[in-house]
Amino acid sequence: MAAAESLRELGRLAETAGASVVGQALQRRAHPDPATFVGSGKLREIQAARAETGYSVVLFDEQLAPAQQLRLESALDVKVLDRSALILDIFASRARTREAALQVELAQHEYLLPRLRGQWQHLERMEGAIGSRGPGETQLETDRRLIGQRIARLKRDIEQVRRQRALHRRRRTQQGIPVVALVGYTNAGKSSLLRALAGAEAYAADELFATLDPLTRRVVLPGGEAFLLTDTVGFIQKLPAQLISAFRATLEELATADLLLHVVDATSPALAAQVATVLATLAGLGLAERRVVAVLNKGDGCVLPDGTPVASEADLPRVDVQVPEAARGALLVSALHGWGLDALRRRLTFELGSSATAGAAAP
Ligand SMILES: Nc1nc2c(ncn2[C@@H]2O[C@H](COP(=O)(O)OP(=O)(O)OP(=O)(O)O)[C@@H](O)[C@H]2O)c(=O)[nH]1
Ligand SMILES: [Mg+2]
Repeated sequence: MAAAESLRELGRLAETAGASVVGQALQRRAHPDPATFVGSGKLREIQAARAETGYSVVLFDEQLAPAQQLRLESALDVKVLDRSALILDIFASRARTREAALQVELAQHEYLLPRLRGQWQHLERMEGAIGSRGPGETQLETDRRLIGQRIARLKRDIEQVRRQRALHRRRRTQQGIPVVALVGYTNAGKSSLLRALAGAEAYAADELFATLDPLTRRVVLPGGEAFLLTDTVGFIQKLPAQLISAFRATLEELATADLLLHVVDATSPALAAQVATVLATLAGLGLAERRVVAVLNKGDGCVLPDGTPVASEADLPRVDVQVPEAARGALLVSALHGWGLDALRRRLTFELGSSATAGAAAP
């Protein structure tokens, strides 16, 4: 994803977190400055912009080292956050169920632990400079131990959630109902599609990470066959590693699904990069070999080759969306208007038909 596009996405994340964006800056450098990430000239520019815009937080689109964050905060005299911290903050405000809350808290602690060390090291260095050994080290040990205990506790609780989920899955398998899991970039329309297909009250919103909890609904196909459709947390580029590992219990649903339905926002200017991010995230979760069917959503927002906007379902086949190899042959739908869903249902019937056969052959 181009830097400007990534910065635009950071702006949307900031808005989702309740901030409003008053300015932005982009710098091209061979390497980030080890001390302040941006160079000193750019830093002065950011400082100067405060008089004009009155900003109270500065967000960086890349991960900052703990020491960089501290130096930036003292140079700018405002709170400085990086993309990971912002995403963690959004997740924390979105967590609605106990499962999501446990996983977010684990991710937060795992993100904070090394930073805590960085903050204390910073203090220790200052104390070292005046030749004394302050209370820093013992305080650090105490904090670390407490956080370590909390992390262990959270992991135990999450393990219990995982076992519970595994039990549910086993019951489903015994019933022989195939499972389709929705995956996709955040805001692609996964929850909207779940709602359109199942008539479920999934929470859909024009926010990033509207969904954190997997919601499962039964969908009945035209031939009478049923399958379970599971909504899940969306992916995003530069997702903090701690979040992915903390959300294993939720994401395990993907590993046992018969089919992954990859929802792609056909109107996104960053479509190719978003598809690549989703595939890379799936690979990172060890799911590269899973069967994936792509579907292009938001067909109502597309334009026809002659430049006129799509006006009805009948226009959909004439839209030519430029998609990467992985999304070739994907159906174009509109979850919002319910367009193209009959074709999608037929496609799912076909895909699940072959998975049922494969499933029967498995031990
Ligand atoms: N125009 C248009 N908008 C859509 C369509 N489907 C979803 N949207 C909008 O896109 C936004 C995101 O939809 P969601 O269904 O919440 O997307 P999601 O993939 O579940 O997002 P997260 O849970 O945040 O990862 C909402 O504002 C929806 O109304 C569609 O077919 N057409
Ligand atoms: Mg959602």
